Amino acid sequence: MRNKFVLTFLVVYTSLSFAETIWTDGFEDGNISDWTITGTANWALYDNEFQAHTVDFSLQYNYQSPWPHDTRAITPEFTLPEADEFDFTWWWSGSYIYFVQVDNGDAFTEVRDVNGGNWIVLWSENDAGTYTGFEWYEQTETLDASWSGKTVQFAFHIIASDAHYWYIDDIELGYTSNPLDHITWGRIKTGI
Ligand SMILES: [Ca+2]
Ligand SMILES: [Ca+2]
Ligand SMILES: [Ca+2]
Repeated sequence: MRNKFVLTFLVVYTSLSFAETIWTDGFEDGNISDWTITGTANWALYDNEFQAHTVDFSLQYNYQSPWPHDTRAITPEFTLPEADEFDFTWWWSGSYIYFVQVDNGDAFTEVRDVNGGNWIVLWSENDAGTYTGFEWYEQTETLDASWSGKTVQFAFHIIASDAHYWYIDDIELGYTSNPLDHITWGRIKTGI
């Protein structure tokens, strides 16, 4: 009887989890005025259906001088709600030759707490291992519940001496939460 109760309870508890989207950007509004481009400023909106994951537009890291490049494309700020975890997903496509084979550049995805935090690397093209140049890949990085309530930005960061061809598209920031995680119910848990 007791086991049955626990099982029923766990099923109900788990099914209460939900996912919500905070923000998406596939660049199809043809406008990146809500983004901040810093450093050597080598990121730009790119209108080319053959270099977009979906439809026409993507974000392109370009080859413009002067070299070397150290440049970020930074998202708007988001104040994260109370949640169990946050997922940041994006699609990327890049040159394998420039970034890995001759290794003239490194591509990073980063996050920071706007109120005083340094940029933290979530992912780099080294993490991708062997990939095919100009194929589109989906990547998700997860932030834990300790980021709840913080105001954050994400960045695509490239440091390069002579590299080009890196594209970003279809970005999504979301969270998953179980509302029961955020109420006090120690007595119920103890009862089980
Ligand atoms: Ca697009
Ligand atoms: Ca836009
Ligand atoms: Ca590299």
